[in-house]
Amino acid sequence: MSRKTEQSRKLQKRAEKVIPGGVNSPVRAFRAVGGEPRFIVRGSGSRIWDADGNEYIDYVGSWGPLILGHAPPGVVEGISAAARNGTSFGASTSSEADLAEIVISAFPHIEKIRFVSSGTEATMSAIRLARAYTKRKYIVKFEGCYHGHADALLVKAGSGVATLGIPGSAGVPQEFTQFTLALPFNNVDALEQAFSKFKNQIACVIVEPVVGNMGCVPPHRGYLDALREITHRYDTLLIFDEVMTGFRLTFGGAQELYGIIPDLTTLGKIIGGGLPVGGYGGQSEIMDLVAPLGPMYQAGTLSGNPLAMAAGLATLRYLRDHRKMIYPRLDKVSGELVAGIAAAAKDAGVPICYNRVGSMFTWFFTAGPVTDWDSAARSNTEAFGRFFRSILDNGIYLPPSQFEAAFLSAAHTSEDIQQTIAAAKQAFAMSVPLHRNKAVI
Ligand code: KE4
Repeated sequence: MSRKTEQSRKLQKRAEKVIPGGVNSPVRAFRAVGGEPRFIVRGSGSRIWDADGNEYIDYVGSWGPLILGHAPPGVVEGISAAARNGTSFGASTSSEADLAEIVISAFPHIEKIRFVSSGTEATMSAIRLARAYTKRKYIVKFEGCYHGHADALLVKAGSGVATLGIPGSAGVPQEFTQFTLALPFNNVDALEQAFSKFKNQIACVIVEPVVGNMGCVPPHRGYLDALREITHRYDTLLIFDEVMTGFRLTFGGAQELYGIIPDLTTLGKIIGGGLPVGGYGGQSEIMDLVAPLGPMYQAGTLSGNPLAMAAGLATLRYLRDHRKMIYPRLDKVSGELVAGIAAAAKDAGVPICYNRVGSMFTWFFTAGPVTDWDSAARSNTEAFGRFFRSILDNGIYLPPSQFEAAFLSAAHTSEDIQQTIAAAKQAFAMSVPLHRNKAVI
């Protein structure tokens, strides 16, 4: 039974008059899945409510930051207390070093970190820093990985493995991507080929150590080790973009989970606890190039904003103090959820596969396996859209794109999981017309 959406529809029409697409980030417009974008009015724990009063179990969690769920009391109180003392000063506050110290306690390779206001700023700055440190121009990224919307990173893969990136967005001149190589993820040969061609001209390799932005795609066994060995061999900096995985997979992110130490780490999402924070960090030898100490310039009016620092501090302190319970439970409950939905798909005759690392996961509407962009792109996005709209009507809010990771929070309960699996069974039944005993999705 379709849910009432007239308030959301009205708000969307109004917003479209004054904001492109009615949204401040494209994925929120539901273009990839169809249907009516929901305007959210409130969140609490694992739940959100829209403008028509519909309640949903939320697996977007603001795209990763809300590992503790919506409006955790400690975070809300931290923000409120900070706000009572003023919202921003354009001068330093002790909360910035407080947050830096707890981040560094989780990421021991980081000796210094600079806070910014988004993941995009973090990765853009880390790449500038890598170029400043190595005095090299070329950078390597991977197809299907997203590191924010800085020009040099908005590239489509070149035709051959070691051909340079083609602008992936209007408004990005070819000159801005001419030094960007986009290679296939999980493919060591492609990396070796690129390095044998460009040798000591490559400043950095930036990678999502567990990819979230083509849907969840883990590294093959040994892949991150190979990345580390090859970049060492060519004196190229390895940047782990842990904006999504930092404090998500474990307290120390993917580098703790896989035991690989990058040269620079970018962070965001969880370190802001739902407020705008990004960061980039590494050894002092590299970080001391950053202004005002060194010649690499980067700045920001609201960098280190006291409210955002307070939200991040409350979140990270809670994770630090409860890590032994939180992460194993997130892993266990996420496993139950993902397996339950996969079983529902199997019973409905729907060919899906899934990838999961800890509490980030994606069900792909393809038989799979999904190990890189090419295999992810074989997903049946129409079928995903039908499933998305159907399960949304059943009160489950998944990321509105086949190529995004979903997230579980510490606030999700076993009852939420059971309700979600039941909703998925209904969604498969409703959105999967069966023909000739085979689901046509
Ligand atoms: P922001 O500029 O959106 O804070 O961060 C960019 C970024 C950098 N690195 C990684 C690994 C990221 O996942 C992101 C942003 N993630 C997307 C979701 N896949 C943000 C959602 C959106 O664009 O609305």
